[in-house]
Amino acid sequence: MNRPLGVTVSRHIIDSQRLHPEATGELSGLLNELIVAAKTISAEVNMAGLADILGMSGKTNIQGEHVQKLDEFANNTIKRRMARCGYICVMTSEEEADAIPVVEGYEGKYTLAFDPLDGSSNIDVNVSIGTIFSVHRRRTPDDGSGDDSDLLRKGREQVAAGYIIYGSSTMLVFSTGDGVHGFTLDPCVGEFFLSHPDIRIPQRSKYFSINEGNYTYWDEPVRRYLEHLKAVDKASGRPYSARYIGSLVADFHRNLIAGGIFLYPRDHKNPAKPHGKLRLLYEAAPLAFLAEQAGGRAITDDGRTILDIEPEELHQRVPLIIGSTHDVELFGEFLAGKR
Ligand code: AHM
Ligand code: MG
Repeated sequence: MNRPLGVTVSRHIIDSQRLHPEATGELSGLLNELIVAAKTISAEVNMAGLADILGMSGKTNIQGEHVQKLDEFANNTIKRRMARCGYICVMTSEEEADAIPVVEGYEGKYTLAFDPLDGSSNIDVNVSIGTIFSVHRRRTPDDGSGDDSDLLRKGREQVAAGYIIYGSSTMLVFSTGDGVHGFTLDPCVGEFFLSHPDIRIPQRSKYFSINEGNYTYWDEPVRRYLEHLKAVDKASGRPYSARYIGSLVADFHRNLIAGGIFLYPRDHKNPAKPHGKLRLLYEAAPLAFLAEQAGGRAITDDGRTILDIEPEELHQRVPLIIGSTHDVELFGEFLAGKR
């Protein structure tokens, strides 16, 4: 399909839906509502430093208004907009323990899982953060509210997934199953324009992204893999370079464009987190969907394919190894004891 640079994201979504004659326009409507929420969050993120001057988060600003923390603001913005968009029946957010119902009478045929503002440790230090989302078709009958069973779904069944990165510019990167496309926000016009059509992740890379401070707590294959990437061997392009921001969206985005492998394996630092730190439904699965759509791979640190994991809990954690196919497969060889 011809995807001319510079088309608006709304035009792009409508054109993509033409590939699906059975489409009712509801998924387009859902994505467009989410994009409005993203633009609202982007504007607030850009004001973050000023909000601090006017009144610290959680306190009252100079106008006597309550200043919300950014992650709280992002959560409320998405929740309120999507609760009466008419296209979803239930939501789950990293910020909320239980599933979030939609307004009665506005139930639709999709579900939404989201991390409103990922990279919390970077929020106050002006480093890129992001919103991640995942959309499924509901499982319960189309009328009435949805429940956890609509949300506890394999990543493979996603109908759309993506993220918004609030970085040097704001970008929306998403897929509805026909490749991965990136759009850059023109803040003057308030519109996302197609800037990165048909993103393909380089098959092999020279970058790894991992929190190496956890080295002592990793399992043996992970340690050996990292030692391998750092060893000198010009023929295979080693040593690799390290790039770690500590914001999943930013680390993933860099690797998606430039090539790379991101790892957040399980570690033995915190017994409360025996499966690593990242969450399956709104962190690992949507990014795995994008990785596969872009020609990359995403597995766990015991070799399971992320998109095939059947979730059991809304906030389930999962070890995540994701990125350039060659590098992920090489990790698999260390796991299998072949190296
Ligand atoms: P958060 O949801 O509290 O922001 O935590 C998730 C973030 C990811 O963005 C990032 O990949 C990871 O935590 C970094 O963790 P660490 O600081 O342990 O390296
Ligand atoms: Mg998060």
